[in-house]
Amino acid sequence: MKHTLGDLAIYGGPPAFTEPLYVGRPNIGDRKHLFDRLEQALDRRWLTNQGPLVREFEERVAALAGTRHCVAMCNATLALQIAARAMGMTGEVIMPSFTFVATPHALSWIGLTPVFCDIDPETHLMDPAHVESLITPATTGILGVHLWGQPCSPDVLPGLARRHGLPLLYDAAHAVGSRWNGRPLATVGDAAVFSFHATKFVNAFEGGALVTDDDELAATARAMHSFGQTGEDQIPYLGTNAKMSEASAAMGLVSLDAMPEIVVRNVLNYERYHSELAGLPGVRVLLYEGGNNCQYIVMEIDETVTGVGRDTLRAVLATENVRCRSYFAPGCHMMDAYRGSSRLPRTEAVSERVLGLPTGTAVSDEDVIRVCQIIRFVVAHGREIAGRVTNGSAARTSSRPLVPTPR
Ligand code: T4K
Repeated sequence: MKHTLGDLAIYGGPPAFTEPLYVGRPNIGDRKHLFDRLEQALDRRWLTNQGPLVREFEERVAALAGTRHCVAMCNATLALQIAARAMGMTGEVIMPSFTFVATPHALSWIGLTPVFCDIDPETHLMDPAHVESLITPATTGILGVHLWGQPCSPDVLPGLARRHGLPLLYDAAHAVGSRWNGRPLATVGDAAVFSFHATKFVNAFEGGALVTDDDELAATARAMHSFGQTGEDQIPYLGTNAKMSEASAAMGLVSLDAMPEIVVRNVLNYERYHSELAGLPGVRVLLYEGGNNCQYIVMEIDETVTGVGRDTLRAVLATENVRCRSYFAPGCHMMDAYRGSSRLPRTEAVSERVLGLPTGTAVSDEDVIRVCQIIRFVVAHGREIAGRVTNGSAARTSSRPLVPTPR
C-alpha cells in the first residue's frame, strides 16, 4: 500500500511488484500438449508448407470465425498485405489512424496509400461519417479495425462500402473470438485478418490468418501466401512467403484449447479494473459491449481533471514495476513515416490520454487491485506528483530511472 508520497518507488520507496507486470504477457496454455504436438511434427518430419497441424488450425479458426475459409499465415501484417492485394486494392485505402502502426505499414509496404480517418472518442473506433467524407475516385478500399476487440461499425460500414463499390477488409488482430449481436465479428465485411502474435488473445508465437466466406478471395490469398502457386509449376499470381509453420500451429492449437480459461481471467481482470477505478474523477476504463475477448484493458486519464498526465502516470507505474503501454500513441498520422497527413483532432486528443493496463493469465485479481491502488494514489496526489516530477525533485530523491528499460 502507498500511504505517503515517499512510499512511491520514484521517491525511493520499494516497488509495489518485485517482478515486472506487463501488458501483453503471453498466455501459455498446456505445455504438455504443446510438446506432444511438437514431438508428433518432428516424428512426421513435416514442419511447414500446409502440414497437418496448420490444416487443423485453419479448420478450428474458421469454425471460431464463422467463415467458410481460413488461410493461416506467419503474421497479421503479411495477412493484411495479401488480403489487400487479393481484394484488388491499388490506390488509396481509408483506415483509422488510431491503431497499431502495422495497419498502415502493411498496406504502405505494398505501395498503397493510407488515408487516415478520425475516431469516435468514446469507443476509439473509426467514425463511419468521416470515412464516407474521405471517399474519392482514388479510393480503392476500406480497412476497418476492430480495435480492442470491439465491433467497428458493423451495422454501417458494410452498407457504405457496398454503396460505393469498395471492398471492405477488417483488421481483426484484436478480435479473435469476439462476437457481435450473437455472431462472430469476423463474419462482418468481405474478409478479416486475425493476429496470433505472442501478445494476443490466442497466440501461435507469431501468426495471422485471413478469414472469409468468399471462395475466390480465399483461393487467391492461399496461392499468394505461398509464392503465388496454385500447384506445382503453376504460378498465376505474384506471391510471397507468408506460410505458418507447424510449430506455430501447434502453439496456436494449444492456445485455442486454453481460450475458455483465458477469457475467464480476462473478464475478471476487466471487471476488477472497472470496479476498482469506478468514480475516480478524470479516469475512465473503456467499457466494452458483451462478446469482447477483453484481451486489452484500456484506461484514459484526463490531465485537466487529475492534474497528472498519462506519461507521468506511466512513469510512476513503471518504477513500481507495472509496465503499461501507451497504446496507441501517437496516432499513425503523426508518425514520421506518415508526415503530411491531415490532422485528426479526436485521435490526437485520445492518444494523449490512453494507457493499456496489464492483464491476461499472468495477472491476478490481487495484482489488479494493487495496480489500481497506485493509480488512485497518484490521482489523489496528481498535482503534487506532476510538479515534483516536472521540477526534477523526483529524479533527485531516487536513484531509479523514471522509465526503466522494459526488459
Ligand atoms: N493490427 C493491429 C491492430 C495490431 O495490434 C497488430 C499487432 C497488427 C495488426 C499486426 O499483427 P502481427 O503482424 O504482429 O501479427 C506488440 C505486438 O508485437 C503486436 O503484434 C501487437 N499488434 C502490438 C499491439 O503489440 P509492441 O511493439 O508493442 O511489442 P513489444 O515487444 O513491445 O511487447 C508488447 C508487450 O508484451 C510488452 O509489455 C512486453 C510483452 N511481451 C511481449 C512479448 C513478445 C511479453 O511479455 N512476452 C513476449 O513474448 O507490439
